[in-house]
Amino acid sequence: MIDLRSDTVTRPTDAMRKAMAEAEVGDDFYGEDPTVNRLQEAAAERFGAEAALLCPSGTMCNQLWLRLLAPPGSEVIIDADAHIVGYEAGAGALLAGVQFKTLAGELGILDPQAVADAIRPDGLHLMPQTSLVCIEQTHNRRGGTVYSLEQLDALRAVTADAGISLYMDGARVFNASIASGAPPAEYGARVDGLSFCLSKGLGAPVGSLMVGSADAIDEAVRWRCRYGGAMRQAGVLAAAGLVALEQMVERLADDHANARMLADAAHEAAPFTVDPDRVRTNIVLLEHLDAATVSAELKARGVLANAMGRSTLRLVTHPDVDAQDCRRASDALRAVLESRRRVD
Ligand code: TLP
Repeated sequence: MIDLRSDTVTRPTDAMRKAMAEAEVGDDFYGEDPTVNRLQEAAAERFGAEAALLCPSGTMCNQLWLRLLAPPGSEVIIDADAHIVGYEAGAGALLAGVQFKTLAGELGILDPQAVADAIRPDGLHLMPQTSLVCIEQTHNRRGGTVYSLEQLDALRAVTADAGISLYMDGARVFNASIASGAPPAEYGARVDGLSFCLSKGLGAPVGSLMVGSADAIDEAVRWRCRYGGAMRQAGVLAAAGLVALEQMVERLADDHANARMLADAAHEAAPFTVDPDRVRTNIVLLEHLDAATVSAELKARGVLANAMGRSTLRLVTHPDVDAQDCRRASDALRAVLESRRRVD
């Protein structure tokens, strides 16, 4: 099976398994795991931040940042299709106690003027107070789209003007960086908090990091404990994360080329499904299809892809599928999509 359901399906590389087996460890509750400390320092450095914190998942990072940057009862502006809104089991409302004001971004990218218009005015006590704007880099449910530095600057100007925070769910921020050529630190410099995942296209088995100011990360350590996310000899996981940062970032360009190959094949067979020029990273959305049927037919031809709702299918490339796999998947796509009618 060629598994294109997600880049979370990757298995640790041999180098990761070796590093995990040999990792120097200690009790991270005491701050004494040298491998965790090394990973946190490396992550902070990449993003030009003061500090970083290893967490078990991207969801936990998102929830901790919501907790830190948005007081309970306040309002958070976010794209309607964001992971935080749609895929975290309501945790933002339950754990952080925030209310979301969702906007329809352009392929998930928030318009600065729409954000400015959505910020609540001060001084009206019956209104929730806007505390935070969340953005997703790359945007998962809208096809791996990328915020440019100019777009981030424009959003930053709006949040700074209103005295509210800007947070980046950078689960796939390295994909954005490779696609755009912008170093991660350029993203780090433009937000108040950021997190990224080791366990997606970077191939590590577990782990995500929060990066931000030393004060915020200090406070996050307490909240991570409250959320049950503090770990002990987590160096075995951090060791794989260090390999991910050192060896798996540059190769993301291959995943992007493979995604483009899949998009080209789909477009060739059924032009209405996708505009290949929009595919810049490792996520391809095929639209206007009977997603359940197409997914079943692809499966019969050895390709796994997730339906995202009734009429959209998501294909995600990653280190465990190479160009040859994607050529086979492209053949399957052409066969399944040929002469298919558009579904609205
Ligand atoms: N995304 C997963 C699933 O949860 C849908 C996937 O297969 O794409 N932010 C973004 C943008 C994400 O895409 C994800 C995971 C997360 C956060 C959460 O990360 P984890 O799974 O580590 O909690």
